[in-house]
Amino acid sequence: GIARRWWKEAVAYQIYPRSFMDSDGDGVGDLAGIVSKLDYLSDLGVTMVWLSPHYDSPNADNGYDIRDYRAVMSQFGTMDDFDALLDGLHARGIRLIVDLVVNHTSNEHAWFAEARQGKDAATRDYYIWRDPAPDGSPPNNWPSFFSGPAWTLDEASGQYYLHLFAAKQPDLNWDNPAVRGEVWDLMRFWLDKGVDGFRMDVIPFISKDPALPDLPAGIKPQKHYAEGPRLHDYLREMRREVLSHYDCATVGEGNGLDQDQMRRVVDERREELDMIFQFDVVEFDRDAAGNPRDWTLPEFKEIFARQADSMDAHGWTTVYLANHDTTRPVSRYGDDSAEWRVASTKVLNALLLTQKGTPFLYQGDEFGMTNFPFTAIGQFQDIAVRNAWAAAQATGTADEATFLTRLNRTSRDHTRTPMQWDASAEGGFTSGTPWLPVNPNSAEINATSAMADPNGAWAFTRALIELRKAQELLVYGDYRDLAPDHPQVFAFAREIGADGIAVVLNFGASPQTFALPDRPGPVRELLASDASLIGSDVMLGGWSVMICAWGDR
Ligand code: TEU
Repeated sequence: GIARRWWKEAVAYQIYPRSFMDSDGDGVGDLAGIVSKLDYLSDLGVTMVWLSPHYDSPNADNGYDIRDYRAVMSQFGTMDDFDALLDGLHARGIRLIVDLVVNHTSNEHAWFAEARQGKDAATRDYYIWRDPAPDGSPPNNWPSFFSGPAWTLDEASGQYYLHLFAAKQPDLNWDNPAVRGEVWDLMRFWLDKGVDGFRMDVIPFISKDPALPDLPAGIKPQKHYAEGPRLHDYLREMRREVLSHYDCATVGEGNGLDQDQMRRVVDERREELDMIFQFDVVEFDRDAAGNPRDWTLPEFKEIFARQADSMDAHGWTTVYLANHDTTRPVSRYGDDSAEWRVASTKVLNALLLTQKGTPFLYQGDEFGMTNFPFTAIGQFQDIAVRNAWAAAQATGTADEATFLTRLNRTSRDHTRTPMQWDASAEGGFTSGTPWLPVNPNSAEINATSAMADPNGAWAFTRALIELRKAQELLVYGDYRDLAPDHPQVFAFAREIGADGIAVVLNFGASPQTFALPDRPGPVRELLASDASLIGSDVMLGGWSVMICAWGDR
């Protein structure tokens, strides 16, 4: 059987601190703002929070460029505020995992400032330097995820340094044992404070093939960068040196890893990481150029079947529909029209909270926040967009209308707009001017009005969370797709022996009838929205949910 662990039973909630709650009117969310909303989290029922980076940073990439791993970002508050947040969460039985961004640092980190002093600098080898190619160009053809080459020339020494992301995010050289020692130390610093684990940013990229071979044509860069030759050695060393000494949970970002590679990372017998964020769900609806494409429900179901299948007796993973790098689930997989927004939010949250794997809910998705209607390139803050736009302008391929159409369906800023707390100005997020505009629909779509509706998405999401915590079948049960080919109904069972729960979801506006496959005994309703049971027939309204059970559990 599957070993029981608190992090398998957790319901996680991701907080992007910049956009959650601003307590001091500077337009940027902060830790005291989160503290003021702890009862909200506890009401919702989540048991674990993943906090996006809260460390000192010049914010080239909103904190994913860290200048000091042991300091709190001044815009977010002080270490006392962090301690208050940690204590407040723990007092409510909620664990806290923090972001570990150690593939790269900020170029303003003291290690890089020193490294730049010259080839003999004490921390020179903390980063990855190479001489230019004979014609002066970069050492290889690797592209950065934020446009342009993954190399920037350091004029003073005449060498290039590697950065898979922005030039302000130089990659650390994990082959240097001193770098690993520094990382183990900073991890211990936060674990000793009492945090319950880490979400690990682009962890599959930390080990580079020392030959730095060119990216072959037709291969996605993330595939080429992932699972370098010593990745597993480094993760095992991390477990041995640090993680095994604490009761903590780890979840690695899985970008670039295929199913087999992921299994290797989370197989508990290998003693590496506990969980992974698989990327299929946020990639399957994009074409090779990253543009949105049409997709079918059976393709979507296949992803969840594969994810469940990746969890055998020795491995675990996560389920998510959004994070701070994606768009809003209701606008992407649901229907964000006035008629169906609430109903389809319930369907998506029912999917998320009944799947196999630890669910991660992103802030605002509990009541169905939507994508932002961007009308000009200047509205985007994301470095990915700004760099891509600058690159397009430089090559004369910039067409604002085309860019806008694509970004309105793909930009990372859709999930980064401020939380919509109430119907007041700026959604109640700030008394000042928000760093990124609040969605113009905040007077209508906000936590306060959602919570006031007993039939709304918020109450339903809370009921789903409660159900997940009460039903071990939803955590440990096997996963079986009951109708993989059905074009509109997503129906699956979670089973242990003769006991089971069926989840039947209508992913469309037209009503459906779905016959549950034969069950050993009578079926009873656990939780539903606009659906009813007649014997073992499920009558489904548009975008509706039926969760029912059989057996003794
Ligand atoms: O994301 C890295 C990642 O896997 C990519 O999907 C990335 O979001 C995309 O290529 C950007 O267009 C992580 C963080 O989640 C992201 O916010 C950071 O920007 C990135 O690492 C660098 O730290």
